[in-house]
This record gives sequence, structure tokens and C-alpha cells, in this order.
Amino acid sequence: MYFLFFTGFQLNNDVLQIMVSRYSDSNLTIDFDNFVACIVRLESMFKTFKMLDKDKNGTIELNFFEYFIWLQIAMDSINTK
Ligand SMILES: [Ca+2]
Repeated sequence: MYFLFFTGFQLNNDVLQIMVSRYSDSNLTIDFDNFVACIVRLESMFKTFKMLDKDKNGTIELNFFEYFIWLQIAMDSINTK
């Protein structure tokens, strides 16, 4: 997943492994369609996080409804093919 370095997204190892398992095949190879899907998903999640991080301190506090929505977005990102 070297492409993540070039796209400017910074992910910790746990999140990176989840994204690899979601978007790669059994040889850990990512085809173009899955590459685009991964980038679009990451961009969406980063934008959502930035929107929720109103004081720009790198953390978010969610009420139950917001947590539920965030959980849905996260689960859509890691569901297996
Ligand atoms: Ca914050």
C-alpha cells in the first residue's frame, strides 16, 4: 500500500491493515477499481472527520446519533467483498 504515502493520507498500521484486507486480493494486490474505491473512501472519511473536529484538535466527540452514523461509515469501509 505504498500509494497511501503518495496520496497524502496518513494511517496507523491497524487502519492500514484493515484497508489492505478490504481492498486487496489474496496476493495483497490492488487493482485500479479497488484503488479508486479506497481513495474515495479515505477522502470521504477524512472530510467527515475534519467536519466533526470543530475545534481542530485532532479528536472528535460524538453524540449517540453521530456515533451511529460514524460506525455505519466505518463498517462500510471494512466490510469484506
Ligand atoms: Ca476536536
